[in-house]
Amino acid sequence: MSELKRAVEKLKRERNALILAHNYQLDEVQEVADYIGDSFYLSKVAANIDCDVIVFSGVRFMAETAKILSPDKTVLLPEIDAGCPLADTITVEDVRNLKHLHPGAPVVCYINSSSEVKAESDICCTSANAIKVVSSLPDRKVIFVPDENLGDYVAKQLPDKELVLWKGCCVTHAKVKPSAILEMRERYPEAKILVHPECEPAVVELADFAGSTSAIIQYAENSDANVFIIGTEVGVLCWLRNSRPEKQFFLLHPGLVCPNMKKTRLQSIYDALANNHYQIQVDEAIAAKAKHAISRMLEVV
Ligand code: CIZ
Repeated sequence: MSELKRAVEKLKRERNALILAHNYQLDEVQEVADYIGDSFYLSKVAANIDCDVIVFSGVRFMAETAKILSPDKTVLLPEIDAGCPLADTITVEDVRNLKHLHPGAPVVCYINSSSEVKAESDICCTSANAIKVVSSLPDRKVIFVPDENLGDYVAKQLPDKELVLWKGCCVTHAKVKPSAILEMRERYPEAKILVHPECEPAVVELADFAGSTSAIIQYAENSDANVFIIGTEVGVLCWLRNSRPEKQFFLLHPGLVCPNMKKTRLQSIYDALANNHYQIQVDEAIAAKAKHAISRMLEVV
């Protein structure tokens, strides 16, 4: 074990801290994490764990979600400018305008959104539960923000619903074009191609499977196939290669690297614990309303 890793472990014990890391984090971060997963899993963990300090290795909206669910704990985001361009595509005003244009339609917001947008929404979802969340609503017309590609994917699975979409997208997943799938099929004809529904619809259509990072991991772990082309952020390969070393995993496109997720290094985690930074705070009134949307999601699934 490296000296830095040992120092992180020591600080963790001294501060009664736990490290939550998203599937998209660097290998060196995943290696010291107590819990690794997607934001649905990590939000459930944050709501239930017993510790004084949560170090959230991910991006800002994830740390804010943890703080909303665990207001009495200190929640640290090791890199304060680790944001999410997708979350930044929509403001509270935009959500209010959509509600005005579609009166009575409930708002489902993807967890990749600010606390203010969550507070303005009826229920939250992640890519792991978006279909279940939308289908749990009695209304036919549903406003779904901010990821247009995920919304399109959900709409195709639920033809009885009418989804009003927002034009947001994940710039990392949007780099993948259908040509990438065609090239990989030619190079690895035996491989299964698994993509994230944040990819554009033409990419999803050509893949063998589309799902959240946890669904992609589950599919690859349980499949009889031995070669997989992974169409989501490269961090997922860390888990897959550790859990199924006998199988082969290739990244669908070299651009599948989220620069924000890659800001957090092992050193950032050490610095966060040593200096108690960067502490996440969410305005109390906003947190209460956002918590309602997040808790409703946790009740549905
Ligand atoms: O839900 C999440 O954590 C994200 C951003 C992707 C996924 O599918 O896990």
